[in-house]
Amino acid sequence: MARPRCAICGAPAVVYLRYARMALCREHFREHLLRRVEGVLTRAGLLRRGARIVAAVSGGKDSSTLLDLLAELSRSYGLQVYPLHIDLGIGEYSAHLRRAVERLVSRLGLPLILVEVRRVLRGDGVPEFARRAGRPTCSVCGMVKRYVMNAAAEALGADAIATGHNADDAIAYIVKAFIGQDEEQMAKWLPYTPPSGGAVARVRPLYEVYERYALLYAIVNRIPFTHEECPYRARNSMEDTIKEMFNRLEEQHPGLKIGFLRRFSKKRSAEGVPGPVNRCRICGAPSQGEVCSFCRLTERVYGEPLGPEMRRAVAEAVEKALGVSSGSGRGRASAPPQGSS
Ligand code: Q46
Ligand code: ZN
Ligand code: ZN
Repeated sequence: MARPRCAICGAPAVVYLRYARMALCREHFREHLLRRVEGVLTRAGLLRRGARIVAAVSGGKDSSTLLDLLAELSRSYGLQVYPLHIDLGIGEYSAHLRRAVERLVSRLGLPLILVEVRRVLRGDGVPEFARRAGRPTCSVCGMVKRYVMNAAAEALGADAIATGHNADDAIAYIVKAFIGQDEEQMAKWLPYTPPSGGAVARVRPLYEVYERYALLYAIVNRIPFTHEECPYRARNSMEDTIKEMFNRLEEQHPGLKIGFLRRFSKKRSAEGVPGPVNRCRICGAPSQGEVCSFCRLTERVYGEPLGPEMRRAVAEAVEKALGVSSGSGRGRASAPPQGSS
C-alpha cells in the first residue's frame, strides 16, 4: 500500500488527523499544532512580544511537547518563555523526569528554573511529606506544585503559567466535575484563567490538542521525555474511563472532542472563577484563608511554616536560571533576551 502523503506538500505523512480528514508530514503537523497553540495564546492576549510565560515542564510527553512549541513561538513572536521544573522527590521517577527536562532545555537553549522540594522539606520528598501529614500523596503534591508555580511566576513577574494539559485531560476533568455538579471545578477548565486574587493567570495552550497527537509530536520530533508513570498515579480512575469513553465517541464522530471543548469554553467565562482573596500572613502567597495551605501543613508536620523558605528557594532558582542576583528574593527578576531569530 502506498504511504500516505501530506495533503499540503505531498511529502510522506507522519499522521492522519481524522477530525480534519487530512494526512500531514512532520513539518505541517508541527505547523498544525503551532496554530492550535497560537489560537489559545491569542485569545488569552499572550501572543505578543515580551509576554512572560512560565512553562511548567514535568518531563512527560505533554509538557515537553508544549515547551518545544512555545520555544518556537518565542522565536517567532518574541515571547519570554521560562521553563520551570519541580523535582518532587519521588525516587527514581523524579530522577528520570529531571534528566529528560534537562536534555530538552539544553536542546532548546533555554535556562531551566529547577526547584527541588527536598531542599526545603527537610530532606523529604512529596510522598514522605504526605505520609507525615496523613494526607493523600496526590493532593499534597498538587498543593506543592501550585504553590511553587505561583511563587516562580511571581518572582518573574510573569503574565501566566502554562501547563501541558491536553484536550483529553480537560474533557476528563470537566465531565468529572459535571458528574459531581461541581460548578467551581468545571469553571476552572477553560483554556485561560485570568489572574485572580493574587494568583497568577493560567493558560493551557494544548487545550485543543488531543493526547495522542501530543505524544506523536514528541516521538516524531525526538523530543526528550519519559514514558514512565508516577507510582502514585491512581489506576482505573474516573478520568481514565471518561477519556476512553470520549475516544470511543471520537471514533464514531471525528471532531467531537474539539467541538465539545469549544462549545464548553464559549458558553463560559472565567470571570466567575473565585480565586484566593487574601495573602498568607506568614509567607505572602495568595491564600483563601489567613494562612496558606502550604504554611499550615508544613507547620503541622515540621513544626514551622516553610512558606517563606520555599519562596526564597524559588526566587533563588529563578535568579540562578537567569544568571542574575537580586539578593532580595522578592519582586521581579529580569530576563536575558530570548528568541530573536
Ligand atoms: S506526580 Fe504528584 Fe501526579 Fe504523582 S504524586 Fe500524584 S499528583 S500522580 S500528576
Ligand atoms: Zn507537508
Ligand atoms: Zn503561607
